[in-house]
Amino acid sequence: MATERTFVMLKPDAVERRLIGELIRRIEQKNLNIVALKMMRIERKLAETHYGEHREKPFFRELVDFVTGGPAVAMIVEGPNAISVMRAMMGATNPFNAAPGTVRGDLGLDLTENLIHGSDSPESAKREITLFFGESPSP
Ligand code: 3AN
Repeated sequence: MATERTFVMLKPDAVERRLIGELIRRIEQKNLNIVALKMMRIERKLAETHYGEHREKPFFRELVDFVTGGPAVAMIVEGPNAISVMRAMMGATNPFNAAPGTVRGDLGLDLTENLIHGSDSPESAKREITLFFGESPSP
């Protein structure tokens, strides 16, 4: 099982709803390692780069407004298959489809304000960790 690092963001709705502890608890109870963590206000430019693949989508502006609208918590999470393990714990993007037991299945009810982000591939993880932490993404 390969040790991986993934980028995780607790979005502004999670911070506003005082769910930082609940979400970190889930990550730690899964026995993943949080190897970096910072609370930050994401600047517009950083949000637009992070979500660059959605630039042409109709929801792009709403998404950028939302993630820049309040403090967020950025993390590097490490462990065996951390990328897919985190994605499974997050649940489907659309909280109406997210299975019970997942973050979005248990706590979310909105498509844009869906609490948490996790990298979707090793390439995304590398790109996003560098973007937010500017450090070497290798374990
Ligand atoms: P995920 O966050 O599960 O990786 P992506 O990368 O497809 O999902 O989408 C990034 C973010 O864009 C989602 N977390 C969600 O907040 C928002 N989003 C995705 N699809 C829609 C949509 N159809 N309408 C509004 N917001 C969306």
